[in-house]
Amino acid sequence: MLRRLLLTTTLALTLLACREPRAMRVELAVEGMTCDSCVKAIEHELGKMPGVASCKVDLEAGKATVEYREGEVEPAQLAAAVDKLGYEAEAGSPAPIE
Ligand SMILES: [Cu+2]
Repeated sequence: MLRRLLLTTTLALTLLACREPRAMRVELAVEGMTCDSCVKAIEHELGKMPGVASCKVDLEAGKATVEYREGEVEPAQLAAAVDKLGYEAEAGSPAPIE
């Protein structure tokens, strides 16, 4: 009985550890971008952050769309990195990528 419980627990933990992190997408509203080098700077900065899979900045719309792996980076960290470059970013609600 105890042995069976242990086995079940071990199996559950193993499955949990092997689970792939969910792919997420979040949009950041970015204020202060004026030209293409702003776009490049933000894409470069976000693109090198751990957990970030891709980043696309839209100058006209004033937003950055970031795809990342859940648990490796948080939207607030992405926004903070953009703020650090001298812009003002606010993260929207993240959603899993279908
Ligand atoms: Cu610029």
